[in-house]
Amino acid sequence: MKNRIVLLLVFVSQLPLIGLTQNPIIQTYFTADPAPMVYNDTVYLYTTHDEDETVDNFFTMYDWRCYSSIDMVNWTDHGAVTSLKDFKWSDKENGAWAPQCIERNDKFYLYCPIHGDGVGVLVSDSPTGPFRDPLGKRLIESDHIWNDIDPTAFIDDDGQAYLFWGNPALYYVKLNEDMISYDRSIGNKGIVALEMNESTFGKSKGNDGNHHTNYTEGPWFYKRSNLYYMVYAAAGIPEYIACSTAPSVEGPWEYHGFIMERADHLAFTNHPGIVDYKGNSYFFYHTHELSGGEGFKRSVSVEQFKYNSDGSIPLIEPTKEGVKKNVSNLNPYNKVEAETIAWSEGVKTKSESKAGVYVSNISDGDYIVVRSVDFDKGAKKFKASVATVSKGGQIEVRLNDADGELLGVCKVKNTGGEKQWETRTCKIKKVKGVNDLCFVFKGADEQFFNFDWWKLEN
Ligand code: FUB
Repeated sequence: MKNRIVLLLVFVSQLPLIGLTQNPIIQTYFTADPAPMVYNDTVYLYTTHDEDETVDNFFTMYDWRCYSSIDMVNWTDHGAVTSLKDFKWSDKENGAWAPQCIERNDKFYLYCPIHGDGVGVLVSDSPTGPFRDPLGKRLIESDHIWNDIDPTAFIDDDGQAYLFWGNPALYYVKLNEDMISYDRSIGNKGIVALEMNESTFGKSKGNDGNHHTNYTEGPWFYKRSNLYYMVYAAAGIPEYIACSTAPSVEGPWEYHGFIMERADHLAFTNHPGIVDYKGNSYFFYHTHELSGGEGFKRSVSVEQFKYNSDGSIPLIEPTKEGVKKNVSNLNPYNKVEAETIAWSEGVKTKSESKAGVYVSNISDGDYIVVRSVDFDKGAKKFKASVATVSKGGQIEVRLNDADGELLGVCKVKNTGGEKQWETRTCKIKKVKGVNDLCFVFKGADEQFFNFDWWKLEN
């Protein structure tokens, strides 16, 4: 019996990494408050960023980051796309809270709350920036700016755009077509407060005593099959995720209960973001599961789910595996940014004007996994763009994971500068079909090289 168990363990350890741990989906930084946006066949994911050093035991957040994916398992890092410094009218040095980006007429509007200073808006010609402040002042002119956090935007079929936000109440404005001003003729100088009661947003579970209903913060507003959805952080601290729906923006809103319960690996806050992409539905949220994580060091995760036949959202389980099936394979015969990552250990990313975002802070034993790489009929060569002033090191190209079959070793020598990029090439064993690929970094020095892109060649 013992022998059979040993045999089984050997067999299991040699299986390809189906079900490789996927959550949290970003490992290079602490990220929170996910806001996905589908544009031109790509999912862009805007996040907040919890700093590695927490100041005064509170949220320490200076900038907003962006990631993208075309397969839902590998995420490309676009860096910090904007920061508090881009809002000249605010002197806050902390408080870059939950944003959302939305596209209209090929312009991208990023609605950003600055905690204590209200909601601002930035605009860009590209989903990844650069973003500029078209107003030079806050967008929402309310007399309760302390409550003005967590904006969520949506453009209805008739072209009317809405911006909802708020904690502990929920407000909205009707955005004008320019997306940077709003109709002042409704509500209180344009701001409408939603009716919050037991039937619209649920009886308060009363975890923190500050909320009259279960609605707490972090609203995510959208429409699907003629039903309007409000999904939000609920039940005070610690937060659940709940959902209300309505037949029109004006209501009546109907409370549907929780769609994500509490779990030990969830942070004391949570924040929903939902999109449909390539025929599937995805639910983004945050936990504190990344190594070193806690309530002020959170990490974004994602689950695939199916709406119930009546349009309601089922209870979603926060899992370690996350998305189990990619929606497309990665083509390694085009340049792949090194910061396109399914899972990584140890590394960070940085950016510079020439290379853009690149993988940095590489130390001995760190690694990157890229999932569902289509080797097709097999490649003979691996190429990598690297830069270093140190003695360098090497990239081990392995199948599946850090202990997987060694396909080749690419030596990296001093290139004359940390941003002096050179291409290194090595031979690799021929492998066919779709496999996960792992780059294991080896070398004696700390932070021994930077890594910008890679590709396979015949
Ligand atoms: O991340 C800062 C704040 O915590 C967000 O704005 C809230 O939604 C909560 O996640």
